[in-house]
Order: sequence, then structure tokens, then C-alpha cells
Amino acid sequence: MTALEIYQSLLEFEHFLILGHECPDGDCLGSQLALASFLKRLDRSVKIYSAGPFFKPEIHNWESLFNRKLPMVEDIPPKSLMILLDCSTLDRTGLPIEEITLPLMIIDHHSSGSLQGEYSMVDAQSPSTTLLIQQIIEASGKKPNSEEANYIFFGFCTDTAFFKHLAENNLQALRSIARLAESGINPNSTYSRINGGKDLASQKLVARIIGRSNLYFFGKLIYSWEELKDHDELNLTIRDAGTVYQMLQSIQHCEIILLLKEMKDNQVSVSFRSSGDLDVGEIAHSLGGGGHAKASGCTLDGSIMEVRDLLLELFERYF
Ligand SMILES: [Mn+2]
Repeated sequence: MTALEIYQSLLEFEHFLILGHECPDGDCLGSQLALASFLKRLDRSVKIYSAGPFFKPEIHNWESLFNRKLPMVEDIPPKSLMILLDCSTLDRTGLPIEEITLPLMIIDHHSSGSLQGEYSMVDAQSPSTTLLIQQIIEASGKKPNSEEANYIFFGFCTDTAFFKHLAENNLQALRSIARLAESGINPNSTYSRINGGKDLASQKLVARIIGRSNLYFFGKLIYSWEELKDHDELNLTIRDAGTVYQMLQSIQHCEIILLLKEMKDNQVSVSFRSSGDLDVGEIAHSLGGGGHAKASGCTLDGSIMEVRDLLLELFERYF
């Protein structure tokens, strides 16, 4: 659906439950916050939900704005719409959603995931979900207000690593950012917010992960991992995966980053990053996860070493 059709559909409802994926990032939460603000301007009632966790330093402060618990079915008023942002399937929310049957709207920029929902706007060309929210706001004839503009810009900067992953000649995105500038955005403070505010423990974790990393397939794949005990030993409150990716991605010849994180005994969360042609969204999807061509993830059963062996065998086919 076009942004205008989505806007018109929104007007048919009075109450909104806005959800995103678990392990949220700035784009997911920024989309939720910007859309919630816009709907409130339209005199609608809005609640935003997230399963968390809010480990990432740049989103740490937003935790209190989000509900962790979904409402009881009997407490949901008529004319309610559920909106899913920055992912395309309800299982990605990490919330017990099964009992709630509401009309569903999906707004996303990921390529994987079979589509659910009565209303959907999925554009894999968009660098962030927040830019899709901007399109919807602008389709109404309004401009994002300064609060919304900052949420939108924050999501864009998170997903493009501050313009770095923006595709060549993406005039549409750059024009969108120029229009946000009219509403008041602050690149300087946004950059500091995304890249600053770190504590020493999180940087010590970065050091451990970098120290463990190894190259495979003539240096095209770099692999490392994070153990449960790291969190206890370092007394970690926040995680800084962004710095890990940044450092590993800058290594010559590296195309794929494979980062494993021990979640509990015999369960490992896997993150993929690709700076080459390989679509890691498809790979994660084939393993029951999700994401897009350049960044994706999944959760697998097994020890870190078992999951590593399984994944290296899988990647051997591609290299
Ligand atoms: Mn996103």
C-alpha cells in the first residue's frame, strides 16, 4: 500500500497498539515513538509495546516509555488497530500475542518474512522503517514535528550507521533527511547519542570479542563469540555490539561477520553482517530467524562450538 493509503486506513481507527521486534534497535523504537506521536496529534489513543531488552546504550533511556505487558483482551476497546513496525511477523515481537485478534498493519523495510496483516507497507529499498513513517506523516499533508523528526532521524542513523550504509545515489532518502532538517534535527547530538555514552565494562567486552575473533575462507568471514560468563565477570549493564561490528567490518577482505552470543545453556543467538553480495537475510530466514540482506539474526540450540561448526559448514557452500 502507498503511504497515503496507509494514512487513510489509520484514520478508520481510534485506538492503537504499536509493537516492534524484540531486542529492539533505534529504528524499531524510533518508528514506534514517531508514529505514536503523530497519532496522538490526530487525537487518537496510543500505547507502545516492546519486549526489550534495552541493553544498547543509545536506547537505554527509552525503556520507561514502553509497556512490557500486553492488555487483557477484554480491556481492548472497539476500533483498535495493532501495528507492527520494523518486522513482518508477530512472532518477532517476543510478546505473547496469540490471544489478541485485531486488525493488523505492518510497516517494514525487511525483505524476509511472509506477510501477515490486513494493511501493509513493506519497502526493502527504504534505509529505515522511520523513513516510511515520515512518508506516512507527510502523506497526511502535515510535517513531522521536531520530536518526530528527531526520532525519524535517529532510526535512519541507526540503520545506516550514520549514512555509511546508504546506497549510492539514494536521492529519495537524502531529500527526506533534508525535509527533516526543516523540522529541526541535530546530527551532532544524534551522532554522540549513538556513539557516545559508553561505559568501560562494555568496551572491555568489545576487547574480549575482538580478541577471540578468527578469520575463515581466506579472510572473507570473521567469527567471534560472547559467553554468558562475560556478563557476570564484567558486571555488564549495557552492550555495544555496534563498535564490534565497526571494528570487524573494517578488516581488509572481510565480507561476513558471524557473531555468536550464548543466551543460556545450549542456546545461542547468532548475528550476521554482510558487506558483500551475500544476502544474510536469506540465510537467517532459512534458520528460522529474520533480518535484511546486510544484517540479520537467528537463535539456535546448541553450544557455541556446535553452532559455530554448523554455520561454518553452511557458509562453506557460499565461499
Ligand atoms: Mn530497521
